[in-house]
Amino acid sequence: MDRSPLVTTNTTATHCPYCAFQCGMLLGDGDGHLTVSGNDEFPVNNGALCIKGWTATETLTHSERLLHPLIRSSDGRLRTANWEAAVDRIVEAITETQHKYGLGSVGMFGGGSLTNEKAYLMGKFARVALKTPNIDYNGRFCMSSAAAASIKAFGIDRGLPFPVEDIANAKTILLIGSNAAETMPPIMQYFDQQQSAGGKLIVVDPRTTATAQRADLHLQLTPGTDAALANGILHTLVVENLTDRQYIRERTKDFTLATNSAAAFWPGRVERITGVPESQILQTARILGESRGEAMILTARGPEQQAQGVNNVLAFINLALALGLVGKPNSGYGCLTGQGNGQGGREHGQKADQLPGYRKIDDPAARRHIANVWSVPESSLPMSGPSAYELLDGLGTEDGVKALLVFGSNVVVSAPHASNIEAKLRSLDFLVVGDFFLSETADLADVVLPTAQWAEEEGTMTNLEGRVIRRRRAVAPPPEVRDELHIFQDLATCLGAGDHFDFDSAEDVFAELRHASAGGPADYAGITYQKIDDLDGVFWPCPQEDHSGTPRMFVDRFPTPTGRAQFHAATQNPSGEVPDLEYPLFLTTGRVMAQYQSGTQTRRIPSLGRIAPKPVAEVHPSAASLAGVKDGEDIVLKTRRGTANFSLKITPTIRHDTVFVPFHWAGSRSANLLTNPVLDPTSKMPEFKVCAVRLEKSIT
Ligand SMILES: Nc1nc2c(c(=O)[nH]1)N[C@H]1C(S)=C(S)[C@@H](COP(=O)(O)OP(=O)(O)OC[C@H]3O[C@@H](n4cnc5c(=O)[nH]c(N)nc54)[C@H](O)[C@@H]3O)O[C@H]1N2
Ligand SMILES: Nc1nc2c(c(=O)[nH]1)N[C@H]1C(S)=C(S)[C@@H](COP(=O)(O)OP(=O)(O)OC[C@H]3O[C@@H](n4cnc5c(=O)[nH]c(N)nc54)[C@H](O)[C@@H]3O)O[C@H]1N2
Ligand code: SF4
Ligand SMILES: [Mo]
Repeated sequence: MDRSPLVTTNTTATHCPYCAFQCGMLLGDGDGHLTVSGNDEFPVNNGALCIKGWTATETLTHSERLLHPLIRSSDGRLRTANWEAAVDRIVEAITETQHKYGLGSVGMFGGGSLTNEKAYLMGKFARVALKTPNIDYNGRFCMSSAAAASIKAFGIDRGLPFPVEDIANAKTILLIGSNAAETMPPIMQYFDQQQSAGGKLIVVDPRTTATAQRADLHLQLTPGTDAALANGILHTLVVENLTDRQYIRERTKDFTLATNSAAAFWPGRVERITGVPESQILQTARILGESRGEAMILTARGPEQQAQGVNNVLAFINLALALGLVGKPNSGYGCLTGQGNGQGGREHGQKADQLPGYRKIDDPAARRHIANVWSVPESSLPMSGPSAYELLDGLGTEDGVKALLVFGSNVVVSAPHASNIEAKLRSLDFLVVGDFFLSETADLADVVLPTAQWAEEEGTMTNLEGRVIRRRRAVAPPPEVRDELHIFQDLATCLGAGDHFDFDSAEDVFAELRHASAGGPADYAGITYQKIDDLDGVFWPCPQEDHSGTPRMFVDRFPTPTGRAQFHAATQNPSGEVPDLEYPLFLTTGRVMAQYQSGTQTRRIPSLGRIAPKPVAEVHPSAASLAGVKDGEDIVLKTRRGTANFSLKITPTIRHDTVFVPFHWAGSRSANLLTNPVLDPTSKMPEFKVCAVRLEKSIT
């Protein structure tokens, strides 16, 4: 079969700009505008797209697109400027801030939507051109808990350590806190195949979501009780002799840590903690036990975005190991990564504690290797700075960052306790934001840089399976719009570090990234653009040019010092905040199908706005009665952080004690005015999924 990426001279095979499923799409020339179709030849989505993919090109030609740099003038307004003036202003501010407060006073904030090349260069720019430890990114808000847990248990973090096609062949799937039917619709083809072949799907979610509706069994747990549930299932597996003892003996270490954690979680007690009936806990354990060796345990943001996120994921990994799933065909543990390049974005150094190739910044050997690749003295490489929320929370404070550069995140909308973060951003001496629209964060900036969009640039992305794919350019960006590679290069040159940023193309940057990642956990050394074209993407690790990549990991051993997977103690701890008399309900937050993240892109697309025009709070009929509010009414939600306005949807699909709101809107309709910024101690993931809330009628 001809798998040439260029189907006709006018068609470009690229990938959707949004989520981690990275659907293959074909952009055609439709008489002056780009047409979209699903790429049937790309083996992940097999031609399917969701509504966001179908409408993705609308952002390219949108009337609100930023077409020139903007500089804030003395009257406080942002005014159009040229690149030379914008770059001069930024360099002047950086130099002045460094002079006044030291190198650490300049910081950077990145995102999981950036290509691998941009994420790599951003990390390098922070360490080599700015010489600052203060860089982190929105992946902390996304999958950092699953990443940390996977590294602890397996020695490495690759969201799915197997291709998505394996989902279709699993006898049983336990899907925890994922609403994939809305957040990754084309992945449902694999769940459909799995169920059609007689497989069972068990969904764990406080809501009967579109995903839970398709499940054979839905465990409607109390928010924040995931670890209790996992321990209750493990308890049953052990008591009923359904664990895989041979696997535990041969491939794992310290099973007693897990059995000790599970000891106090007999199903009757777990029912009282989680609200999941004892019979369903027993049933889940038995279904999993009976499909031993051919089951999958998948987590997403539900259990992960909690102050107990790492603990929760470890409790589910304990289950997967006790069942002998990890490294076997059509089974295993995986995390469904979220952002377009959520996986690659966490591998190449935009994270505070990390160097390229998923190396640790405090590892002397890693520092030597990277210093060598970057031709800088090892002693000049900073150590780790604070995590995303801590970095943002410290902005403008005595020891904090005073000048910040943001690329690929809209933290005014997406960070927890957003009013605090907005105030901190306002207290900065200087803020630079690169975006293609004037996001709520860009609107606070001193300089706004207009950046190129997905269909206008070259680069690589790493999808949820660890498959490195190519983002291809279909059209040229508008004349005064630049991509980050160019921007970092210009800034570095003005800061006297131009020699380290001498690249002609994204492929050139990728060549250095390969070299930098060589020998690291996320080893891209053997991946080339050509190989990606030839193989429909290459799964890392791929250490040499003659290596065809690693679709399935852990088949023979785990990359841990012992070669075995590690069990962990993982008990149930209370959430940072639980309901009380003043705030009597749980609040949980998440997504709806037709909007994406902070909404910068999708709120601007009219057809998506018609499907999801405003944020709707889902409330159970009983909770609505007690609060005296009616369906369709405007309501107010209050937490200890703030107040926000929503439209009410009364629905029996949510628990009696829980309110759900999406976080895609800004201003007084922003869910993050409400959320609790308590952090997981290991991953520093904020607790987006649990806090205490009060529901009131809107007085306006
Ligand atoms: N349409 C759309 N798709 C997206 C995105 C988007 O913004 N819009 N974003 C992308 C990104 S970056 C990400 S990270 C993914 C996220 O994808 P998902 O993880 O599927 O999305 P969420 O809606 O955040 O959360 C999933 C579910 O967790 C449930 N939940 C809430 N609290 C708990 C709890 O305590 N325990 C458990 N077990 N479940 C709980 C919620 O009810 C929700 O249904 O989606 C990606 N795809
Ligand atoms: N309450 C609540 N809050 C949440 C979550 C939740 O479940 N509940 N989920 C969290 C999660 S999982 C995530 S991933 C975050 C996401 O939240 P954000 O980090 O705000 O993510 P986006 O909205 O995708 O922001 C990306 C911004 O960068 C721009 N952009 C996109 N691509 C590029 C690029 O290549 N270059 C540049 N310069 N700009 C680009 C977009 O226009 C947009 O303004 O939100 C988190 N916040
Ligand atoms: S599922 Fe994700 S990658 Fe596919 S079209 Fe929708 S948003 Fe794009
Ligand atoms: Mo995410």
